[in-house]
Amino acid sequence: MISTNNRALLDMPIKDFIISSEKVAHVQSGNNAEHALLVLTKTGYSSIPVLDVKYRLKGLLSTKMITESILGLERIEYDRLADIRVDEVMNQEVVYLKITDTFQRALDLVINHAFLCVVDEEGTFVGIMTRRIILKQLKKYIYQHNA
Ligand code: 2BA
Repeated sequence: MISTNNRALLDMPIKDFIISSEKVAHVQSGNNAEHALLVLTKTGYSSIPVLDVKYRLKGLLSTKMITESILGLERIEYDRLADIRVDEVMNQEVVYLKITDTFQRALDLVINHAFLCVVDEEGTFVGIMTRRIILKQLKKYIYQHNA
């Protein structure tokens, strides 16, 4: 059972813990896979959000998704990268948070996802909440309440 003490953390709005969109590496759905691979490699992130021109969340993209799309029978066909669009290879089934969601929903979801995209009321991408941020807040709260 959740004690009344912990409710304060779980009911907290997520908006203060978001990494805002301008700091998040992303690609556009119409970009080609060559550009996307460059972004993923340069930033070092294993997975990043895919947005449309209006900044709406469309999917998630990882290096693995790109590599799999150019996997031939005997070799990786790098020359095909420029002809593949991001929206052909991305994962469209994104679990996301709404800006009005609470810490509890983020905590539940972050068990299976390293980060969660956050959208506003209009569906516009506002940023991400990472596993690191959630763990940091949880740690801070536990230490403060068990001192
Ligand atoms: P990953 O790229 O698999 O990164 C796993 C963890 O490794 C990160 O956890 C972070 O602690 C560290 N890490 C990886 N690349 C880093 C870098 N370039 N600079 C600093 N630390 C780095 P979290 O911070 O919890 O992030 C979880 C996931 O969220 C990342 O998984 C990545 O997919 C995504 N992510 C985090 N920050 C991002 C950003 N600014 N732009 C795009 N995606 C981001």
